[in-house]
Amino acid sequence: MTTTAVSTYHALTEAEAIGLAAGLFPAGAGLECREIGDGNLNYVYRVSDRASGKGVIIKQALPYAKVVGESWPLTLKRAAIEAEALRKHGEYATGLVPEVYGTDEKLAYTIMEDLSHLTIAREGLIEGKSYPKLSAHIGEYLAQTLFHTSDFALHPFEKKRLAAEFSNPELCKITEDLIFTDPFFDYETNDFEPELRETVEAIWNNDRLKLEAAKLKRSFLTEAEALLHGDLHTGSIFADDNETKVIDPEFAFYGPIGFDVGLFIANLIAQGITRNGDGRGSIVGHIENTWQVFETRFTELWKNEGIEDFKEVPGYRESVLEKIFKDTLGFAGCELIRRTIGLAHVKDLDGIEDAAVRIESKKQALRIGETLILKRSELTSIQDVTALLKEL
Ligand code: SR1
Ligand code: MG
Repeated sequence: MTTTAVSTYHALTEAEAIGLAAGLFPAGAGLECREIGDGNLNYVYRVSDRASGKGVIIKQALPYAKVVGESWPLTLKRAAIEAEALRKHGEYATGLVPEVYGTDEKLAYTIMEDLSHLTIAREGLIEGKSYPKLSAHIGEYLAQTLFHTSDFALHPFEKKRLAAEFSNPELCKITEDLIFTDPFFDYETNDFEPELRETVEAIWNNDRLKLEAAKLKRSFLTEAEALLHGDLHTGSIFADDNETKVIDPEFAFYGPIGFDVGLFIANLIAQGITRNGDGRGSIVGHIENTWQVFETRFTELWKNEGIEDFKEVPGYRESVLEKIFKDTLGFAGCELIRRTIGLAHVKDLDGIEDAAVRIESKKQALRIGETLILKRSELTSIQDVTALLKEL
């Protein structure tokens, strides 16, 4: 269902949200609506049937970033990008993204499957949940979505049509600034505790690190390898012990494959830092399994569905995967640094109540971030990466 816009943009009222969703429920159902969004950018309404408890989600983009306010205008086009990315990724990552029931470009909303039987993975992980299938599902999601939207699977005309359709300059600019630029300079958007100042100034003065960050930023700016989710942190994933659903691809665009893989792994590392013993071991397992499942499935897809003439040239697939791995580590490093000292933090680290432990954990995140960026060519296996977490 694609609904027709009846007016120009305005924030939906709860009554309007109920009206938009009504057709998806039995006639005469007693519907209620609640705003449940806790993200940085949008409103999220849950419309549900009081009798059955069944619901649908209506997500509406605001013309500005909710986290900052009206002084930060933001394109409404991101709602359409998100809906189309969910549809495109859903073609390949079966069962791993919510179903889209309808969209409206003018009012910038998407009506989609209700996932409130699941929890946001970041929240569950902070509570100590282990989500046994999380990494197998995300490794699969990454391989399916990234392989199938790349030149390894698509005719070049279709790939370039998609790359143009998913041009997303304003949301990319947020990433370019908040992940790749601002944390490496003394910029106003940064946000960190005074106890971290010395460590942060060392980052700002580290030209070797800044050179590598600049190379990673350039790769993000220029390498249109596949249709990325674009913001694949653990807050963009709903999960329980059996199910995993990736939400929120409003940052979707054609970029380097390692960006999605790296963001997910970085957010697991941030969570791993907060745990000890078996708890950390479970995160180590997820990091290793994410890469292993991604690499195995990507290889299978390459062999069985790849259309590249050079695909059987000895060493080519291996060199592509090596490049993705190296990018993954570099992007993970940038994500760890920005989630610690940039504008948008993660609750895993910010939520540590003991101030001394929190500061030490953040220093560890910064150290691992720097190592991943600087040593991304020397760390050649995923176990080299998890060793950084194990040896804390
Ligand atoms: C102003 S937006 C800040 C962050 O929230 C989003 O989820 C992205 O991660 C972005 O960098
Ligand atoms: Mg988001």
